[in-house]
Amino acid sequence: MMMTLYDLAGQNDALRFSPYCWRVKMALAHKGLTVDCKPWRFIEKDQIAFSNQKKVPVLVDGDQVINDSWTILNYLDTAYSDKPPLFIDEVAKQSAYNLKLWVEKTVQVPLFKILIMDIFNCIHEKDKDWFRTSREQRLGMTLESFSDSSDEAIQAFRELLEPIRKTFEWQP
Ligand SMILES: N[C@@H](CCC(=O)N[C@@H](CS)C(=O)NCC(=O)O)C(=O)O
Repeated sequence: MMMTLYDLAGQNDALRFSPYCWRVKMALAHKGLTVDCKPWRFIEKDQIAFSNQKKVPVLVDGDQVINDSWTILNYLDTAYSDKPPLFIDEVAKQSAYNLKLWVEKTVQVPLFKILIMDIFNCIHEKDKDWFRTSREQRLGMTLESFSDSSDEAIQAFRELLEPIRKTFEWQP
């Protein structure tokens, strides 16, 4: 039976923009596994209530329900060990975990500052109030005050990516 992935979508069904959902989709593609990616919007908490939490990605594989992208990757490597591995050994796994943390803690925050108004403009109409209220509460300011897509912010973001650029120079 095909797996189902609850995947964050924007106003347009085809616009999927969750970095955590992409992480899972790329892992599935790497392993050659097919999945039905169901579009999900922020306020549709009832649709994923069976996972006992409120965020995507949620992967349903037969009777298995798994949430949290990193937990899903580990599930896939264990459940589908006959397919190409995501982590060839423990050292590779620790290195990937370190990269995940760097991206989440260091890369995503300035990226979110640059993109926040684009995100707001692309999300589904029914998500807009929820997004504004929850994010403004979390940020302690309006989306507009938090937003910074100036040339300086973009340049600083490019510089932040330098370590990963250098890595890719020798690590295809
Ligand atoms: N640590 C989680 C983060 C998941 C996450 O934050 N997902 C966002 C979409 S990008 C979400 O569903 N947010 C809904 C909410 O904040 O209520 C993972 O890696 O899967």
